[in-house]
Amino acid sequence: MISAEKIPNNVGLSSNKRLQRALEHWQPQYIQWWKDMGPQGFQDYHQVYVRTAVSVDPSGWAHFEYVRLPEYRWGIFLADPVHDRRIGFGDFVGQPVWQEVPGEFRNQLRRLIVTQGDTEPASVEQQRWLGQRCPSLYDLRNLFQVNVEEGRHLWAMVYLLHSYFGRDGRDEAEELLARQSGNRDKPRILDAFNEPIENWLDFFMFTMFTDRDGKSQLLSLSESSLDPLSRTTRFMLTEEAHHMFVGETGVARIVERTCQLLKEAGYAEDVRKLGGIDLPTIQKFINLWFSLSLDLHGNEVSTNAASYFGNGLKGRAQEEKWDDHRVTEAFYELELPANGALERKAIPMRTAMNEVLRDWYVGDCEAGVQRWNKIFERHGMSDRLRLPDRKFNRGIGMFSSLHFDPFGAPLSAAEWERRRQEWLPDGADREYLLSIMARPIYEPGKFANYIAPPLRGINRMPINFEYVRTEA
Ligand code: BYC
Repeated sequence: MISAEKIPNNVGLSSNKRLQRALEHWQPQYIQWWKDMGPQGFQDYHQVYVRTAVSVDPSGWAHFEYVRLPEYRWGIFLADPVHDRRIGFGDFVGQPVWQEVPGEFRNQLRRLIVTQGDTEPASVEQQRWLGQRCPSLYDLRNLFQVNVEEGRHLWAMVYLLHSYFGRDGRDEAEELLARQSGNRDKPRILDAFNEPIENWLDFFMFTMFTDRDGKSQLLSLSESSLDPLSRTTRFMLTEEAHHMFVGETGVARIVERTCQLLKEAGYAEDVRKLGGIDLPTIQKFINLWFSLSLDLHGNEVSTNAASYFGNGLKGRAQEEKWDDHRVTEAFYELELPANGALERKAIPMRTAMNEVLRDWYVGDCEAGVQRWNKIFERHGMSDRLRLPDRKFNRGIGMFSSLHFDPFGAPLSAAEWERRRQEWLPDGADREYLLSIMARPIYEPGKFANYIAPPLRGINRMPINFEYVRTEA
């Protein structure tokens, strides 16, 4: 059942009996999970024009074909090895990288891989109803492309667990299919992956902001001294880029359409009366998904993060851009709550590694928001979207027990309760969005009224190409 034809790979699967045996056991459970928890209503006859990775060179991972989703060929790929690669940071800097897991770091590495792996099926579960509300076939196809690749990212982590962590790894691989997003008894590990994604504004914000956390975490894991982890995550980053493209352009197309509707109505009408998505609602969803994704970077001060760095397991994004790779003397200044106020304090940089990565992340998000704001400029409008302050709506870290408005001003608990729906989506916003998404659009080339068409199609196909064949 397990063959290189079915499971494209560059890890020598056909000659690795141990991995074959492990996958023979796991793969049917995965397919069952995909059918139960993957895209609902699109498992039988729909044919989707997807990209399948068949090798790691640029032509190989851009192979397009129509497939039925459960027949997608989930593969296992490592980016090409780097000759004589050396450890790039931490206490062992300069030594050769590891091809096996050192016993003393086994638990920490397993925890990092399991945490990463857990997010991948979680996102598929979160998005499983969206196909029923899609704004076009183009968007439907992009949703499924994202979904199958998150499935492949799960495979990537399961490959590492099966290959390097023995029996524990096999157990963890099964647990990855047993936890469920939003399940009260067996939830996913990280909070943002238990939030519902029930409408397409959620989806585009998730792929913009949460997949971008994927990018920052994968960048930091791709620096790892464990070479198979580094090579796996390096290849995953190529796919992650498409997910962020889907999110960024999805929001951009909504903003574009909102500007058009505002213009047509002489800027006087409430955009909702015209079936569009008003800018305050878009801003609220930015506030929500940005703050949830900030939480995914962990605590500001973290001895775990210091230890991951010191041991060479998880570095900084683009570690080569830093001068000091040991970071034993350096300090990092951050804002800390103290005696009812905020004060700046310098802490050893190793313990601030989550915050260092969060800085990189915020900068990357900020650039994306600026690109959205260009749309208003083009329309000659003075409106602007913005990222909320980092302290706003935090559920993890030092600010999680305090309250701040999106500009960073402190609020009492009572004020926060009274005003939070000014800044975060409420029931009425969600109801409105579901109302304009109630009817899915399955006609090639047609788009829902609240979103502009994309500038171009996928793989040089026209915009009105039948990206998903919906006939039985
Ligand atoms: N929710 O000292 P800390 C992606 C817990 S996204 C709930 O900061 P830690 C993707 C933590 O478990 C990228 N709990 O160190 C995107 C710990 O609890 P215990 C995913 C949280 O844990 C879209 C305690 O707080 N990749 O790829 O090492 C679609 C102290 O934590 C949260 C990774 O996450 C939270 N948000 O730091 C699909 C990379 N945050 O055990 C995919 C691997 C913290 O003390 N993971 N806690 O009870 C890591 O690098 C780290 O585990 C974290 C957290 C940065 C996440």
